[in-house]
This record gives sequence, structure tokens and C-alpha cells, in this order.
Amino acid sequence: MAGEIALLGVPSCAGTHGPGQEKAPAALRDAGLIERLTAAGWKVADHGDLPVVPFRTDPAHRTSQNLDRVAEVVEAVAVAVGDILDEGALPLVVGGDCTITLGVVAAQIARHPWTGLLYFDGDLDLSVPETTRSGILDTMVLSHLLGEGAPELYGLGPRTPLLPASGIVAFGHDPAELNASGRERMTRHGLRAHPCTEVTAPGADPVSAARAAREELAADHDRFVLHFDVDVIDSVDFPLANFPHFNEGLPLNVARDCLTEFCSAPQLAGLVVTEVNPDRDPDGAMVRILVDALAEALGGALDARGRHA
Ligand SMILES: [Mn+2]
Repeated sequence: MAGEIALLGVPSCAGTHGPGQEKAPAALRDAGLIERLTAAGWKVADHGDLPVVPFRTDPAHRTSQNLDRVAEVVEAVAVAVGDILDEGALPLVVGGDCTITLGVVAAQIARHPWTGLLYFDGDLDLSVPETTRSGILDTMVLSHLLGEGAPELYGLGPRTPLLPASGIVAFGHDPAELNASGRERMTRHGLRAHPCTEVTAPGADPVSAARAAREELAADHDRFVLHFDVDVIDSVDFPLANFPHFNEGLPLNVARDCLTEFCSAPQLAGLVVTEVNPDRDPDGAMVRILVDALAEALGGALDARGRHA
């Protein structure tokens, strides 16, 4: 129904660098996420959490660690988000690591082939098993969406590739984190990406840049998923992300404003929040700030859709 958000927690560390993110859905609920969204005017249906997948390394598969578990989580996310979409609610999926976005996109594409993806992330995640050093699959999300990497992941959705590069706009990545293999892939696909250095360049207006990015995607997509990795925020300002980016990325207030701008798009078809590690936030202060930012941004989304529609 219009004005209904469905919250789904995905407490998975299957695709990441260390433990902690499995605690994020509970931490966000404890910080009042549902109450704040309700106060902002949304009807919130809590779909609960998928099973906890704790962190482990995978010495037998060094270049695609825990591939089997990541694929299982992605498939479970696709089923759960599919149910949410069939009910007509706006999915709010809280991870967990960034690989969960593969499942969210798969569910969307199966129902609405012209869904785009706004990738608001500190990294472009364009690694592949052939060139990776870490083997951590959340560094390979866009590669898999584009049909490269491990067939067990890129083949999971209703089509391959799940998204052409024209279906993706990336915003806020740190260009220093992009290696030669990632740069080659970005160029070959013609991926549209607006690095943090461009967004915060002297004289640039980050909110105008955010509006231009969402309009760039909306020009040929009537709906899009917003992927929001908290590591797009400079870790000096907000060291909540599982994998830190110190002195890189967007200042916290800029990231908040861009999040609000993205969510004000009438084409917003879902929000994924990833890489929140409550172990980095012992007193819960940063998770409360994040809940505040999400409530503000999604309150704006409701305004954009028309509260009385
Ligand atoms: Mn990421």
C-alpha cells in the first residue's frame, strides 16, 4: 500500500572483512528506527530478520571467500524482498554486508525490468575473483551486477547481467581505492560514477550533484533502488563503517544531505543500508545519528510521494 515501508534485517557477515555487522539490524531497531519512521508518517511492517550468518574466513576459497554462503543469503534476500514488493510496500533492507544488494536488485528486476540502481558507496566494488587480493565478496558487488565474477553470484537473478552499466549511477566513491582492474572494468562498461572528490570539489554543490545523479538515472528508469553503504562517509567524521575510509569520502553532513536528496526522488523503489558495524559504536551514538538521518530522509520520501496519495 502507499505509505507503507517493510523493514527487513539481513544480519549477515558472509561477504565481509570481519565480525560485527550481524548486529546492525538489532542495533537500528533498538535505536528506534521503527518508531522514528512511524513518527515521520510511514506505516511500518517489520518483516524481521533473516538468519544470522556470522563472520568466518574461508581458507579453501581464498579468492571468493564464503561464496556459497553469500549466494544463499542473496537468494534469501531476493525471496523476502520479492514478497515485500508483491505486497506493494517500499522495502527498507538493513544489512549486513553490501552483497545483499544483489538480492534486492534481483527481486526488483524480476518484477520491474526497468529498475535502476543508485550506488551510494565509498567504493565501486569492481573487483573480481581473478584479480582480487582479499577474496572478500563485498568488494565485488558491481562486478557481479554487471555479469562478471563468479557465475554462482552473477547468475542468480532473472537475467544476466542483472543490470547493464546504463542502469547504474555510482555516487561518492573514493577514487584512490580503485585499482587498475577496477578502472579497466569501469571504463569498458562506461559506468557512470561521481567520486567524492568531484562531489566535494571547491565550488561544487553536493546536493545539486546528488540531484543531478538521481535525475541522470531517472531519465530512463521509472524506479531505482538506493544502495547506501555508510562507508561513503569519512571515517574521521563517522567511524561506524565496517571497513574504514579515513580522510576520504563525504563529510557526515554532506552525506546526510545527499541521502535526503536521493530519497526525495519519486522513483525511489527501495533502500538498502549496509556495512553498519555496531562494534565500532560502543555507546550507540552513531547508530542513533544514522536512525535520525534515515528518518529525515525517508520522511522526505513520503512528502515527495504525497502523504495523502
Ligand atoms: Mn560497499
